[in-house]
Order: sequence, then C-alpha cells, then structure tokens
Amino acid sequence: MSTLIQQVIARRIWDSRGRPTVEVDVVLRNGGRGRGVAPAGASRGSREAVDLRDGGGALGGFGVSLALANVNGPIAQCIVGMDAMDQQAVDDALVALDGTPTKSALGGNATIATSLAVLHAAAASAGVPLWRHLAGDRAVRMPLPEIQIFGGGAHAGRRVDIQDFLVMPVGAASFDEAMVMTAEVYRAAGELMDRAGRRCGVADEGGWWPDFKSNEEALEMLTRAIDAAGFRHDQMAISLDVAASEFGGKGRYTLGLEQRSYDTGEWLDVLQGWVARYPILSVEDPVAEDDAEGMRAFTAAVGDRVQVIGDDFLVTDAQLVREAIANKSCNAVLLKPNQAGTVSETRAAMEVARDAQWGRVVSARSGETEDVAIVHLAIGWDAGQLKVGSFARSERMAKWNEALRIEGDIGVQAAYAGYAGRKALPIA
Ligand code: 2PG
Ligand code: MG
Repeated sequence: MSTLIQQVIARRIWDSRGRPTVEVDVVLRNGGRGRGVAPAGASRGSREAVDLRDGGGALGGFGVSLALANVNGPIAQCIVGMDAMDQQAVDDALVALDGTPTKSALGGNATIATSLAVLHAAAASAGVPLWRHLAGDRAVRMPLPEIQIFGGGAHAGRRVDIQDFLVMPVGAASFDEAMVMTAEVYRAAGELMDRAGRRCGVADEGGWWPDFKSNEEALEMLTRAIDAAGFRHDQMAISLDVAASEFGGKGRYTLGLEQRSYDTGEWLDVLQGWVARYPILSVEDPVAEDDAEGMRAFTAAVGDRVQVIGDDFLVTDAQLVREAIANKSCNAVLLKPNQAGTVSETRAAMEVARDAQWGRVVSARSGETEDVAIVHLAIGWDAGQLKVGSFARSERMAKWNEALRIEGDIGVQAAYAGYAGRKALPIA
C-alpha cells in the first residue's frame, strides 16, 4: 500500500499559555495518518527557527493564520506525492522551499508541525509506535528525566533570574521509580514553600512560583526539599537552566533580584561557588549565547564533573554543535525540534553530539500542548535524557505519563539511563 502523502491539513489549536499554535494532519494514500503540533519558547536563542506570527493587535500578535496558510498552500503543494517513509527527503524539501536560515519565510511553527506529522504518519503506516519506528531493531533506554521544581526567568515574570531549578533522579532503578522520587521532592518543596508562607501557585511549566529573596535561596530550598524527601545527593541531583541570555550578554550579567552586575569571570565564580556548595550535576546556558569564551571557560572549570548544556548557545543546529565540540565549549546539547524546524535537522544535531559522546537532552518548550512526540524522540533516538518542565499541569504530565506507558510496553527489559544518561554512554 502506498505511503505517498495525499493530503496536508493545518488547523489552529491553543497552547498551554492560551496562545494559538499550529497543528498539522498528514494523510497518506494508504489511509495512514499522522499529527504534528508546534510548541513555542519564551526564552529563545537568536539563531533558532522563528515562529511565524501574524502580529497586529489581535491575540497579542500571536496569531498563526499566516503559518496555517503556508501549510495549506505552498507546503502542501510541495510535499503531496512525496513518500512519508523518506523523512529526510520531505524535510530537505521543506528547507529548500523556505530558503532562509531561520525558517522565517514559511515559519518554523509551520515546518516543524508538518515534519512531525509526516513522521507520525510513517510510524502509523508501519503499524508501530513512533519510538519503535525510530529505533528500528536497536535497543533503547528510558531517558533520565530533568524535572523543574521551581520556575523562574522568562517563565515566572523574572521573579528570579535563573530560569529552571530542576532535579535529576540519577539513583532511580527505573523511569517509574524516577517519577515517584520526583513526586516526593516536588511535594516536599511545595510544603517547604507553604511553611515559609511563600507558596504562590506555579510558573509557566508547572514548577512552584519562585518567591525567593535571592537566586541562591532557591538552591538552598531545593536541596532541603531533596533532603526532606529522604534522598541522598547521589540519588537525586540538581540541574540548572540558567538561560543567561535573558539577563546577560556582551560579557555582562545583571541579576535583577540581587541588583548586582558581574563580568563573565565574576559570574562564572558565582556559578562555580554554587556547583561547589550544592549537588549540581548539570548546568544549561551558564552564560549568554554570544559568550563562547565564557562557555569554554566554564566547561574547562567544571566539565569533568558537571554536564554543561548548550541550548540558546547551540539552537539544535548540527553545525554549531560541531563547532562547540571542536572548541570544547560545552559537553551536552539540548534538542528542541522547533529550534531546528524539522525532524531531520534535529536528528542531525543529535547524531553529531552522539558521535562525540556528548550528553543529549530532548526538550519541550515552555509553551506546550498535550502532544507527546518528544517522548518518543528521546526514547527512539536513545538520547539518554528528557526535559519537559515540572510535575504539574497536564501538558507536562501527558509526557511523563506517556514515558511510563512506553516503559510498561517495553516490559522487564526496559533499561533506565539513570546516571549514565547524563554522559550518554553507549548501552552496556
Ligand atoms: C528552555 C526552555 C524550556 P523556552 O530554555 O530550555 O524550559 O524554555 O521554551 O521558553 O525556551
Ligand atoms: Mg534552556
């Protein structure tokens, strides 16, 4: 039966911030169907694929009618008749049709939703779950999750400067146990906030609203929550997404909460102090995206014991990952499909990182839907790690729950990446 693409349909749906986003259905000649959804970031790298928004006064300018028209018009014309089994060819066609470095003509929201829909349609035609379609006969591991406990930065009205205070259940024996451990820490952190009279709801990704007097106070409370939940620091570690481009650049870092300004060297001293005092295993975007020298210096200082992730710094771009490997700028990459704009470009960035034995973290955006595709990508590509936000709000829980179902389907052989996921070690 033919796996040629017969129909491409775009529609407007709504994300977890109540903003419009692009959903695409792809129908194949054999009746196979796939659906892709574009997420949306708030802290964005300047070199990532851009979402095409309508602008103007309506919907705060976030309308997606131009992006939908691009899918229903030129994109559909371009890919109808192509084989959904050849993802690379479809994605190459999207890249060529767009013709810009940041997908600004068609919109990264239009291209990623289409690309994911084609991928899902191919898996549906093969009659297997997406993760299995991606893995083929290869063994896979359940990823080590990174779960946000306190939100911050652009996701919490800049109440604190650091964007994500996360935990990594490195000592769990399974993904299921990792979720139980996470639930205990999330609850303990909520109770500590409550007792301090500072529980004020949750931030954009479901982490507790960060009502702290300093950025470091959040680290203290997170460490206390891990202790209160009864875990050792080699069982439950801390991960930070500093998202430093949001409060720094051109070699200057200004913490709004503490009202202090640092040059790169002083800022790295602050971060290294935190790494020394708290059980931090991973730090994302410690410096701004324009601070390649700061990235390199931080990795040289702590990279032997801490995962240093490039997010805004690498924007899921294979060439930037290649350069960062050569320059030893970091040792792990965040993989956000909508930063690249197609599945194949995301995969290419992942493969460059994998071949260098780098850590690989498949990640959601702060604006999400019930879509669970990234869970399948993380498992099917054996990325080793998965970051989807906190342990609340259904656009987050849908993803953790999907991972649990897949672990159940894999059965007793399901291996959990745990600590090894951090280093992206090959399967033993
Ligand atoms: C990040 C993401 C997810 P955003 O910076 O890693 O936390 O945020 O989607 O806003 O870029
Ligand atoms: Mg980030």
